[in-house]
Amino acid sequence: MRRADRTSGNMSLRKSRRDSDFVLSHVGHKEHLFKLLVIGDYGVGKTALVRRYTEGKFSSNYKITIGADFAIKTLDWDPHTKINLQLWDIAGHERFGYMTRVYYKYAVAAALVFDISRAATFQSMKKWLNDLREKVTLPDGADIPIVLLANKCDVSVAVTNEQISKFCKESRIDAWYATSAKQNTNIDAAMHYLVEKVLSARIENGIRDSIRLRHESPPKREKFGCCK
Ligand SMILES: Nc1nc2c(ncn2[C@@H]2O[C@H](COP(=O)(O)OP(=O)(O)OP(=O)(O)O)[C@@H](O)[C@H]2O)c(=O)[nH]1
Ligand SMILES: [Mg+2]
Repeated sequence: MRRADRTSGNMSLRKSRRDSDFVLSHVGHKEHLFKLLVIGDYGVGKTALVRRYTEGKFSSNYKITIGADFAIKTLDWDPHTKINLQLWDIAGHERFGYMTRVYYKYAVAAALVFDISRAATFQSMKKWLNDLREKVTLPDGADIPIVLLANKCDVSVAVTNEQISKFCKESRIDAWYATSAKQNTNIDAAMHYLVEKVLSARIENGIRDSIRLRHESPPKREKFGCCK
């Protein structure tokens, strides 16, 4: 279970290797870096959700995202595991067309977001989902874990729970959450769910890519064996 959250804010991308598989491992401690996508139509609240989750802030002003933005959230998942979430907030406006799909590369999970007060944004979910499934898979070819977020649940509701559940069932999406970036509703729970899915997918797929921290003295062979 997660013990504490810490925010690192925005930063520039430094590594060109497969970021999401990156694990630092030393004497029983592991540090993961997971790339998560946040996608959906313009104005549904993707940036607001990311900002609320990483900075704990909300603004009523709409500032369109150009291309993509990203933020980091660090989770002390358990006493031995630290998780750095790289949240990629992809522009939803049509004017960016398929240009933004370059940012999908190496993602290990995604949050699909719609605005529960605007039914048209829910109708678009199918398009975003198909596009995502076509372009991103886990290293073994399996679908990446996805969570559906029905955002702005503090406003009026134009899509019923039945419609959302039906869509999830038909689309093989395991979970959805009614969220509000404004009121900070269900965002932690949804992200927690997604990280758990990523961790269990990694175990099932046997992904054990890691390196040992350089400053660590070599572990005693008989006690620790080689790094995982
Ligand atoms: N009431 C309410 N307003 C919200 C919520 N989330 C976002 N908003 C507002 O909706 C507007 C659009 O939010 P953004 O987060 O910028 O939308 P976006 O999905 O990032 O849009 P693009 O960057 O164009 O793709 C802003 O005015 C936000 O303040 C919410 O949960 N409740
Ligand atoms: Mg945005």
